[in-house]
Amino acid sequence: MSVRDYIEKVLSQTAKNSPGQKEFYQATEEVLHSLKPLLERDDRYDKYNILERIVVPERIIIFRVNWVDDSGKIQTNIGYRVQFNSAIGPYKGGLRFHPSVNLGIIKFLGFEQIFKNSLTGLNIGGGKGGSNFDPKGKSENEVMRFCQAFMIELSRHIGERRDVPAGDIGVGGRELGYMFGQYKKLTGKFEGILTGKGVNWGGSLGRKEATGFGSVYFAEHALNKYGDTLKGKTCAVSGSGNVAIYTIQKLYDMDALPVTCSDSDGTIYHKEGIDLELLKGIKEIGRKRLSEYIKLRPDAKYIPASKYPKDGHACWHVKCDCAFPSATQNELTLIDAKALAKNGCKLVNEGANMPTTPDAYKYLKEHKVIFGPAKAANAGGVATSQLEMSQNASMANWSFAEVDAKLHKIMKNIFDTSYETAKEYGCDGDLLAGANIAGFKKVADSMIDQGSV
Ligand code: NDP
Ligand code: 2IT
Repeated sequence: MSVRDYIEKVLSQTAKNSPGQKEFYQATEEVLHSLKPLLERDDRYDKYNILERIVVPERIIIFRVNWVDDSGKIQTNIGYRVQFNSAIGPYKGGLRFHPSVNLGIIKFLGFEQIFKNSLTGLNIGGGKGGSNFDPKGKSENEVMRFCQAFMIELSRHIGERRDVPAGDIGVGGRELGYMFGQYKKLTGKFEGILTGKGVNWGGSLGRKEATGFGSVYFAEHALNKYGDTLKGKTCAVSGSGNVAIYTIQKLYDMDALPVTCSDSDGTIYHKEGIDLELLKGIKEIGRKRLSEYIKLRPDAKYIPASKYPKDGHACWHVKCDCAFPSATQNELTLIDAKALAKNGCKLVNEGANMPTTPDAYKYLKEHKVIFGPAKAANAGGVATSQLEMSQNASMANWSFAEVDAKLHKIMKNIFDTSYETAKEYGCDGDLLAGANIAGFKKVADSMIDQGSV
């Protein structure tokens, strides 16, 4: 069977076995297609059925989460943990709380996480979890009761050498704190079973900033490769959560000018530069909507989501040199890619997971826009989670500067590995292919070494 036929066979099996899981199918299609040059050189992956095996999670846990709301009514949500691949280390990956969460979303995120974690060069396997619980509009006590109820079941499946969850959309320091407290209460053990913990109780300095900072480090390395730098660049950023905020902060450190941010209700366009302290005040402290921003900064523009271009996102229609999609999947579409290329955008760097649609990616590639793929560009978060695990295991506390220096080095290695692998496999400059091939190879070779487990 030709390599093309082998890939298509596995993809059609995947579509058949995962009906309706369109995000998961999108992720497998992207990864498997990009592996063609590797499979053409090495027939072991076909011989050992690696593609068939790698697209199926080792374990899927789905559970009911009952919790009591402030009115005394029992509410029910669905909880998930997908333990996707443990060939190179314990399962590692975030938890997402968002009403859109379903099994297909968690599987896509878990699948991506396998290769992302491998690319960091650290020994962490891939997993992901979450719930369709919506923290928005809930009281502190409701969020706490939900997190506690969620951990009652999750606690049976995690462990510092088994599976170590962290944050993702809708899960940050507050939620991780409630979950950690509940784990301790249930088991009587103070263990590093989560990352992104508070720095007073086992967390690592620098983890909160790591995904955004890492994304900007990756972008700088990519631009440097082409003789350019972020200095003086106008940057569009989407989202206004953990990844977006620390992307904006690091862009300022690099003397770039971030001019946009967004939430699901609308986009802020601030030509003079996003007011970072105001943004943190609204989002991190106030947990409010971004529309608050223009009340204090009337010189900025607020574009409600209802006024976005059809199928597009307002962030990508302002003039910018670099774009940092940092909100959610499929938020940068073909119409957005066309607007970015037309406005002279040089780089798209994915802070979010799979934010660029396949047709948008194809268009950007054809128009020679440098592309930092998610599993490389946003790997700084999970890499720093592993640094937190390392500190927990040795009962050490590293300084912010120490962690940041390690993160910087890891991001450079990830960039170099993606770039060099693309070159080695005849797809020069294609960082997406390079990242997928390098991430896959280490995991697949380990699966072969470990036999039919
Ligand atoms: P947060 O919950 O902190 O922020 C998410 C942001 O994205 C919010 O501004 C939110 O707006 C917006 N958003 C979420 N879903 C949607 C949607 N369906 N439509 C429009 N806007 C949306 O999450 P993070 O910043 O942690 O995560 C952002 C992205 O980065 C995700 O793709 C995540 O998987 C990825 N990522 C996160 C890492 C981490 O360490 N946290 C590591 C690597 C990747 P609103 O408040 O209105 O919902
Ligand atoms: O998508 C991701 O890499 C994350 N949400 C972070 C995972 C982690 O374990 O730190």
